[in-house]
Amino acid sequence: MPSVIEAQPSPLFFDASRTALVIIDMQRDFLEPGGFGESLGNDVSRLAAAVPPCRALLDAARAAGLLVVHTREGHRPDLSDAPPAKLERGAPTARIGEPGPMGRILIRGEPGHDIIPALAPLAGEPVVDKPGKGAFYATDLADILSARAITTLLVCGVTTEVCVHTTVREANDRGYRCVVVADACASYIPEFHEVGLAMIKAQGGIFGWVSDSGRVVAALW
Ligand code: C5J
Repeated sequence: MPSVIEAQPSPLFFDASRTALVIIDMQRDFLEPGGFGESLGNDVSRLAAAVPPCRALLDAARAAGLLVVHTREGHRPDLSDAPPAKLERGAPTARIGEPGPMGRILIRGEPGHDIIPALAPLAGEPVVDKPGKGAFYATDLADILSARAITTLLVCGVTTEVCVHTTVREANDRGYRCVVVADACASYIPEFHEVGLAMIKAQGGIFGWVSDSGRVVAALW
């Protein structure tokens, strides 16, 4: 039985049994001081506003029986999956793999790599570890979604214009209908958040749809 999400540029009809919530990179390394995000010179407090809407989506998705997928950006401890172009870029205060207050920056298994406690995965919810910005590159996300015949993705997390955008662009090319949940996404650069959302829904929804947590939660109940 299809339901409808009020969204822009148009309402989206969806089948909850073929819909997944994908929460992108809500990790301590991006949201807390001392991690990757701060090492790049960002004010990490700018991401905090997305946490309660993500939590509301998570609660509603779990209650509705949706597949919930969490992603984490990070690298193997030996950095074999981190290209030099990524490791050497810019002038951070600490580079990927260097020690910080939450362990080695952006490394799997370190405290900073964990998803924040407010959004901790439940047993049975897939956690996709990705070395890149997009959640499909070098991961088994496509297999996880295809095993459940998923056609629609509700996407939230950080940051809007980087990992959320890269994932949504590729998901769109792979044929998924993507709804980006605006208030459950955030960026260190507020204008990039706004423009990133505008780019998704422009031109008749060139990459997908944009809604908000209140409307998505209402559609799931
Ligand atoms: C970034 C991400 N911004 N998760 N990663 O480097 O958006």
